[in-house]
Amino acid sequence: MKRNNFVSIMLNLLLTIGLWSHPAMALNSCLEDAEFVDRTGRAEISIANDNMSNPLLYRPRCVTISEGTLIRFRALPNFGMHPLFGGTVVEGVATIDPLSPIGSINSGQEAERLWFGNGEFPFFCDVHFGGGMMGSIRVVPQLFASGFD
Ligand SMILES: [Cu+2]
Repeated sequence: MKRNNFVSIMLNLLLTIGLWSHPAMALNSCLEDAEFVDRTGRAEISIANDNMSNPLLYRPRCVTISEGTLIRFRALPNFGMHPLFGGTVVEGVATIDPLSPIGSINSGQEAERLWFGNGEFPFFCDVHFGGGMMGSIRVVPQLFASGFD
């Protein structure tokens, strides 16, 4: 009984100070780990709303990449119609993250981003985030297959 209480208190303490988070937690409704498409180890990837049957869907919407991967954002017909920002959407409220390396893209059809640093980097369309036009990029450390680092 006392031991169970101790374990319970310790787990709550870890949760409170944030050392033990749920592994499936992610941003911009990328709730499932399985939803993150694995694109690690690639030199570059493309994220675009190029699904003709759903123009509000980014593909891939939730993606895992390696550090140093070039990200090419594409918007159809253009970013004027779908201005993209780095930031979160929580309960229908979009918040721009001024520190996001994604920044803002509001003209043209294509924009590239490349940064170093791990973590999760959510993004959204400022016009259609309410319709689900949002996603998230997980960046994991680059692993060098050749054995040097
Ligand atoms: Cu949009």
